[in-house]
Amino acid sequence: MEVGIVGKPNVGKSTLFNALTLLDATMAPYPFTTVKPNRGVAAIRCPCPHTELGTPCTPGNAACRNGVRWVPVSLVDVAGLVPGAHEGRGLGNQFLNDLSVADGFVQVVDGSGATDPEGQPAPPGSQDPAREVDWLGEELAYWVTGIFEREFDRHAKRVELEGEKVEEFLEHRFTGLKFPPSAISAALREAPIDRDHPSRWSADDRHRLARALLNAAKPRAVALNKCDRIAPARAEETAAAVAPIPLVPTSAEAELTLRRAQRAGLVDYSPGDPTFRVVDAGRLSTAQARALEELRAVLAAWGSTGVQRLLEGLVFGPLRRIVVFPVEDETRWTDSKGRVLPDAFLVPADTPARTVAFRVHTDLGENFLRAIDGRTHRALGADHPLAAGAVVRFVTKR
Ligand SMILES: Nc1nc2c(ncn2[C@@H]2O[C@H](COP(=O)(O)OP(=O)(O)O)[C@@H](O)[C@H]2O)c(=O)[nH]1
Ligand SMILES: [Mg+2]
Repeated sequence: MEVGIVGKPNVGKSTLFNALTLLDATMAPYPFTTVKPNRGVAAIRCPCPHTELGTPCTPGNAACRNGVRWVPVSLVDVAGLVPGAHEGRGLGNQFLNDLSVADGFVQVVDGSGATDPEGQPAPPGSQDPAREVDWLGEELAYWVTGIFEREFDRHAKRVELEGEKVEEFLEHRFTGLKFPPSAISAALREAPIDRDHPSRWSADDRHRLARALLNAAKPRAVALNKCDRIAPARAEETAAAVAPIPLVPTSAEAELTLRRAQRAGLVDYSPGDPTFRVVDAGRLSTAQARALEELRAVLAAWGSTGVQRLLEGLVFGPLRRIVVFPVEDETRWTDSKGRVLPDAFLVPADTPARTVAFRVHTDLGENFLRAIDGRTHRALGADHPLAAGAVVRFVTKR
């Protein structure tokens, strides 16, 4: 599971990345700071089944705190895109290839409207964040169109001369982008074209199809960042303007500050929380105390920094992921070494039991007999999907 962070320069992409991963990627108030992609690991929350069991868990891949499991999600932060990037403006769009395997995108926009399309400072409120969502979507579509265009005519002939199906043609053209067959069918329905004659597709046809493919295969959520500088009513207007793309107001800077303060032992704060507690007011400088009070006001106005809600909203919403807990003993919920609920896996909702087994271990998939639900103790067949939060044992032939 990988999420790519995109947006124009200077909107807070790296700040968001750093907040979510608590790493220190280069951050500076000028455009094009990030050239090489930053890669890191964030985490999303889900209830840990150990609370039902009444026994503490032995987490391996996903930490557990107070009954909440933190399940890892990979993040990639790339350079800023500017309008016309596909024509070589700014840093161009080649770096988007670093996002090929991303399952979805977070687009960060400057909610305060104080950054122009090139990422240069502008008077607050002078720039419309909703327009940014439109043109950035177009730039992403141009990137996919560009992949389309490579030796297009030669490949198009396979459809026309050899009778290859258009679905297969598209799947082959875009193997690197991992477009699932369901997204390809959805895009073909949405962007009607002459299925039998790709060589007759106009540049417009190809672009429309690229856009439809992208929308169907790679969901996008918008972070209306720098919300600490605007009123909630402004955020609602922007949210309405970009719908149906989901939008969450965020203050990446507030989240980063709070996570750092938590790490330094200054505050008691858990990502996503609506508030925090100062551990020892006597240890804070006057400036620190004032900064924390300002953050308290941001949290009060917005309910949280929005950062955790943004990522979880994308993963559990449009990306339709669920968390499952594979175990080897369906009664004690342990693995072969007696560890309780050691692993938490993110899988697409409706994934058949056997496909999940393959994800956990090839042997489990190859020798799959049945799955057993750790709560109901019912057997599930290979094609049966697992429920969100399922504790499951895979029974194999040997
Ligand atoms: N007020 C405010 N400033 C922010 C926020 N997030 C980032 N910034 C500032 O915006 C500038 C650009 O941030 P950066 O993360 O480098 O942007 P990037 O170019 O999109 O990666 C820096 O000065 C950040 O401190 C936020 O939530 N609120
Ligand atoms: Mg950056």
